[in-house]
Amino acid sequence: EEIQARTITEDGRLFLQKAAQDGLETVWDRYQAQQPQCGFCELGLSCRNCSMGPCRIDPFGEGPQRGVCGADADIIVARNLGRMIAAGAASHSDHGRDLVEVLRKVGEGKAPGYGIQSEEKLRKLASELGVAQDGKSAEALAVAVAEALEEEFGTRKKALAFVGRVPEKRRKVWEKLGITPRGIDRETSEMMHRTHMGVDNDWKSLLLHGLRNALSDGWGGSLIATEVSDILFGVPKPVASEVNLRVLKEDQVNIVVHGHNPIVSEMIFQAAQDPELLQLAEEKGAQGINLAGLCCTGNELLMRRGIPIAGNHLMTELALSTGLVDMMLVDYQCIMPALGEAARCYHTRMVSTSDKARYPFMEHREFRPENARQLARDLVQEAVESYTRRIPAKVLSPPGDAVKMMAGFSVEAIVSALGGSAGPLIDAIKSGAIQGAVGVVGCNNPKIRHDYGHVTLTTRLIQNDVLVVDTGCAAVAHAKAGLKVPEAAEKAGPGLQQVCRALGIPPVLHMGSCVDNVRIFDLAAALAHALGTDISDLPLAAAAPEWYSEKAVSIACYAVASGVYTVLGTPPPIFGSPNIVKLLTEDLDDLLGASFAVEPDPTKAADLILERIRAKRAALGL
Ligand code: BF8
Ligand code: SF4
Repeated sequence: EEIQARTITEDGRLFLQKAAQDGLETVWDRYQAQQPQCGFCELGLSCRNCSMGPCRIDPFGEGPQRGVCGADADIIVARNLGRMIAAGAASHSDHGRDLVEVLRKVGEGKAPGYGIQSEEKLRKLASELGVAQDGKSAEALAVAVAEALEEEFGTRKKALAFVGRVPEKRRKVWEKLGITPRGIDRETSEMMHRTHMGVDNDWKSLLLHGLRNALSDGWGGSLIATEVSDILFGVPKPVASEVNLRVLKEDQVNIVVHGHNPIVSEMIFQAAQDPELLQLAEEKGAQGINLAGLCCTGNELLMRRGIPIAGNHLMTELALSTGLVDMMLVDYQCIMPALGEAARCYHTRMVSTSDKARYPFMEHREFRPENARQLARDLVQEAVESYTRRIPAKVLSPPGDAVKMMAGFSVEAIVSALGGSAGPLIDAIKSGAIQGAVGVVGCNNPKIRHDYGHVTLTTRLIQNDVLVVDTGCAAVAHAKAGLKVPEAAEKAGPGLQQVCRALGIPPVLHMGSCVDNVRIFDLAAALAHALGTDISDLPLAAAAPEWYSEKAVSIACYAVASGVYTVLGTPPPIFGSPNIVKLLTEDLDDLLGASFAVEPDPTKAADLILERIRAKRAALGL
């Protein structure tokens, strides 16, 4: 029963048993060992921002109500939340910066193997950024665009360039509140400053800056990550693939890429197709080289190359327990520091690739734009050698077939599926065939039964004719549950079913990795433009039923600040401040036309969302 309670997935259950048999400790075991977790921290009431502390506030009002410096519950909760946003925004944005570096190097001819796959998008970005194109070659333009993007990170701007994509009404809302994002790094840096002891001690002002910091991610760092990835690796188009641990093949060399940034995984993808290396694999007795993904770098490869996905966040250790992974390459974010040691149970070669992300028991092989092509070849060759060292007694091949899925729904792909404009989608929303659209996104968290939150919520939404778009680990959960094939239309309500059948699309559209949440907001902004209204007027919502990461906090905040009602499954550490809970879950509605809700039960979360969608439709006279 314990295993049943941990995950709804079949492959998850099977390999939880296998892991136990192999003596492999998993994230669930460590979660259990941490019980009970600190109640002060859960409520956001502990502070260690300075060395007069650490301090904690008694939520029952009996013990201390102020830290040593005098900070009360509101200030402490707001500061802690602010720092979570800053960390999340920094992670996405630094990932974006790494792509800008590659773009520049491509332009300078210093990144062999990389190239410009979408000159169209490069030119579009150039005009958006005000970069002169006058007869510039794609390479010269890449350098100029990279320079302009570097400026987005800095302190010289009054507003980020991509704020221009936001409907005017929304821009006015931001101006009025003073939350228009200026520089990407600036907002994060300013958040760290404001939350230092003795700086911003007005919890409302701290939270407003939190929204600005999150907007610098959503309309800045993440957006840059997505757009530059599209320029370098191509704009995703609908593609068929497969998902779950069964994508690992007993008779092939299995290379798994895990992390977020496509810079490394795209090079590995190229090397895995090298005829010489394929021949080497054959000589070693393998039927081929099988590349599979985990988490968001997996989503990046899936979206553009149709590479299959082995699993989402909570499956990363279990993927190792198949004994079939010959090499796992990681870049950064969401890579549990336990993975290196877990792999020692098997023959798996664990390789870290980024200067800024090191892990115990992993070999570090640093990727740079200059050496990436060669290093990727070397590593694929080493993976082939690793294949010959599999430990048969440790191998368990997952029985059955992987689940089929479709991905690749960039905004461009959706618009083209609709016949060239967003018009038919707007018509379907107006007629009520589609009641609204919801982004179901985010992580897994051992506090929530693995994939249960995502699948339950999403199933209920599509049954009620709500189109779901997804990213990240939520997207992988939905795919495993079979919701991402056109035939899944039968699980949708009659209206949505009809639309999906007419277009040949699933009722749940995969829009990419977590930085690709910006695609969802691009689409929302386009719909608002088309209707001459604000994003907050549309029948849209977002949900993160199983979120765990600081990045998810930043995403949720830019979602709400952009005008999208957002329901969180896992409670954020804010409940120590009733003032802040009220502001975030009620008062923001007046300020932004959107607010947060916290609802761990995914069925109830779906009902909250449906209610909100009905209200928005009614206000639009639909
Ligand atoms: O950026 S959904 S667990 S893998 S944080 Fe991480 Fe969460 Fe997965 Fe991707 Ni996003
Ligand atoms: Fe305590 Fe204030 Fe220092 Fe926080 S900043 S640790 S509340 S003294």
